[in-house]
Amino acid sequence: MRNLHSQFGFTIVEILVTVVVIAILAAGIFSLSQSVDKRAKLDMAKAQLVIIDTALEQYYDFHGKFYDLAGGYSPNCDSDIEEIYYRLSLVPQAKKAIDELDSTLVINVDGDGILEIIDPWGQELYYSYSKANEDNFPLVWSSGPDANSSTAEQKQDDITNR
Ligand SMILES: [Ca+2]
Ligand SMILES: [Ca+2]
Ligand SMILES: [Ca+2]
Repeated sequence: MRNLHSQFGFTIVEILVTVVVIAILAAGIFSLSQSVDKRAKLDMAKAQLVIIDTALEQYYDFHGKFYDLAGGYSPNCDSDIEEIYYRLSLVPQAKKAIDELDSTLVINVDGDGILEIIDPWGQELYYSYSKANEDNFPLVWSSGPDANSSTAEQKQDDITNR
């Protein structure tokens, strides 16, 4: 058996087993860090929606109604969430609330003077509110980890405020 030992005193089998164990441990650590990262982003998305809810409540207190996008966009506003950010920022208490958002989630997507709110996966948030249902609270949502919200399947991991 002497000839099976390498010059370091380990057999080839021992070395192979060690390599495999290290590979398994590394894969485990990688998938653990992936799931920690995913969990952190989910928590971040939920936290931002709570803040936006507060801002929407402040907007309601100020105007006596929620903002309905049916009227179209303001100048320079090109997406629902840019319009909503703009509308909320005009109400002092609502502005105070959205100023609490994580700064990495409030960015200038299209480079103009008005900011957009994105989710932790880099996609703009969605906003929906219909005056026809005045009792309803506006719906704000993130398209979630898959960064898509078109099909029913893609909507499954979406994260909503309500
Ligand atoms: Ca714009
Ligand atoms: Ca913008
Ligand atoms: Ca989705």
